Amino acid sequence: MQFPYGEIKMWENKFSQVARELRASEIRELLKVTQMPDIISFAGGLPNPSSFPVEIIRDITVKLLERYGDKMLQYGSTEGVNSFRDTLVEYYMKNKGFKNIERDNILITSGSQEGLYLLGKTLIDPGDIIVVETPTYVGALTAFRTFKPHYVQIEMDSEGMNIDLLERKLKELKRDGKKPKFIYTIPTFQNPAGVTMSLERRKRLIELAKEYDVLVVEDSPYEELRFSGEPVPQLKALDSEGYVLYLGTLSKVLSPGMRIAFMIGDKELIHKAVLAKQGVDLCTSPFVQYIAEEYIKGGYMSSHIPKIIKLYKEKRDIMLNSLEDYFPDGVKWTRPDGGMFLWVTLPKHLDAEKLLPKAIENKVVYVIGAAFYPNRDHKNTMRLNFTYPTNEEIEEGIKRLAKVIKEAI
Ligand code: PMP
Ligand code: G9A
Repeated sequence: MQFPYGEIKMWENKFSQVARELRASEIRELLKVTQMPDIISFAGGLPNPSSFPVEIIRDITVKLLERYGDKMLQYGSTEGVNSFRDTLVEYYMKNKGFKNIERDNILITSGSQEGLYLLGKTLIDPGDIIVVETPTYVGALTAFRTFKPHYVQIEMDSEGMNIDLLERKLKELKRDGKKPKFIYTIPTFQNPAGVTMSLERRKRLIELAKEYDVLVVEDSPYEELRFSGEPVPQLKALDSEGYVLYLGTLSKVLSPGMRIAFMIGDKELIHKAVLAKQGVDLCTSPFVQYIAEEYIKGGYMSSHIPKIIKLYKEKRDIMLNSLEDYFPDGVKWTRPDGGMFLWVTLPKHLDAEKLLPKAIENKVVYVIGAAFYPNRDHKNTMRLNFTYPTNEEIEEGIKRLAKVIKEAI
């Protein structure tokens, strides 16, 4: 075992129990590999840099600094900048059909990743049951890990989480006198699988949440990035009683480097999350919040998103066509209507983790599917991101990957 600070473990007996159990996130670690020269990366969920509205941000920033420099450069309240929270209330009620929300239903966070951590801190005691669709977002598993939940996994198919299975599990848990703390789902253009939950399942999920009195955490970073198919309402739009806690972020429609996101949910839960946030980072950067507010209020977001969609739709199509052209028989993949990822299933006997060093030798990299399962099974799967590489790299990278898979078969 290599330790970054040498072989001698001077700190081992000084670390807390929590620190001892920390594990590197697959995606964060792979970012180092993806920075090597000539590597084609299908790994990290990175937006394409050409999607960043640099000039819009520059113009907004100059204008706002003149107007609000005193507030933008000062500490802000933990809840977030009030005018930004009001802008979000209006945007989500008008454009997304969210019901019964006000300023105090919203907490601004430094990325949805912080939102996930705050939820863990607010809701999970060791051993508490969390229901997750699988595969699920690896960053959520990283965020919840500190709080030691017990996972109940619900498999997905092409229509998202299998709600019949969920109902059966909820019934079983109830019979055993157990109640999950929440159900975590990414219903739209799921990370990592690329699938979208059907409207019928969304409605049933809300009914089950009410019937079993369980919170649903809807994590939705990709909903604006639809390339094909019919839009479906967010779970939060189908909920008027506070059973859904919604996590939204501007990472995929503005910039992940700005670290700006928000939680929308029941006021009591939001208030507790505010208290949890006070000890984490005091407040999300007011500087960035003012810019984000103007990006939405000034209509820049609505005019910029179609450009991102055009860019990514082309990339998705090139990846799907290249998979068709180069991947061998026996390999399957999902066909996302939006978002940033698709999910590949190799023949049962192949292990994507064992293939990874071969892939890196061939200068292509992906995330192993097992990273998206709490128990790290489903070893014959992998996630491919299609938004970061150039169009040429997508075809070349799929060719390289196809070669690695064919050799292994
Ligand atoms: N949730 C999901 C499902 C994600 O895919 C991501 C980013 N890849 C996040 C949360 C975190 O996003 P951010 O912290 O940038 O808002
Ligand atoms: O860089 C990150 O960790 C965010 C990306 C998440 C992902 O690849 O799913």
